[in-house]
Amino acid sequence: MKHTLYHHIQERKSAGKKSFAVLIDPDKVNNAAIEQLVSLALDARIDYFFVGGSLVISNNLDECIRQIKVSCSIPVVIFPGSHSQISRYADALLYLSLISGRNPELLIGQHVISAPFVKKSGLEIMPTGYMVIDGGAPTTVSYISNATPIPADKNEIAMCTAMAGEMLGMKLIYMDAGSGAKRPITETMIEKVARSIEAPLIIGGGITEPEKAYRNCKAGADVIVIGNAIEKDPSLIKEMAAAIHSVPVKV
Ligand code: 1GP
Repeated sequence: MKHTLYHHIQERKSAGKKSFAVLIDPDKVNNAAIEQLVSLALDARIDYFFVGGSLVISNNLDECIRQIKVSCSIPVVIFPGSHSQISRYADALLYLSLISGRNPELLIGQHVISAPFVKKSGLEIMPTGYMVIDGGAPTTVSYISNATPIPADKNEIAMCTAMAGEMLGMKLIYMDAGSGAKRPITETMIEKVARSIEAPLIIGGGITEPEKAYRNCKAGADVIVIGNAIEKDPSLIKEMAAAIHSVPVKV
């Protein structure tokens, strides 16, 4: 199995560098929008594109990723909402197990069904402990997953869940308040979780301000994912990238 991109994420973490992933929902972009996002992303020197969504209705995943890949060399990572979201054109797949929920389908069931296709895809597979945190209102992910999110103030539950995920072999931990969350994950929770694990920590959901992205990184996030706010105002890419990349590198 390939580990190229994972090593890149790990190396950036070891060097204390913070990374920025722009999330693209293939349902919400056409060719012109992708072209604009790629141009802004290159200019802002973002680190990754994440592509996917909790509910992808169109059949646009392959085409969306292909278009990104022909226009730039920014790595593309699939962030799948279901086992059917696989594209061989991407660089890697977040192989998500919803460890915050108790829905066996999303812990292991869908993986069993899709395993042969995932393996055959040739994608780099990144085992990821996916944790949904309550963001103040139901989000697509909380509804579709049919699982209760971790309450926003239950830092210990988040900590123990992330630790268990890491000890079970997850290479990344992704804490998500859900796309368009009213309230993003608190810095206290991020800090407690980051201190409890060695795996790179991805944080997303409801981040709309560069200042919040900065504070999340200071609290211990290694990768910040932003979708919704950029859909509304793509020019935010530049400010977000500047904020995330300005976090001082620890020596
Ligand atoms: C959602 O973490 C991502 O799964 C990003 O959330 O769309 O709210 O930025 P937003």
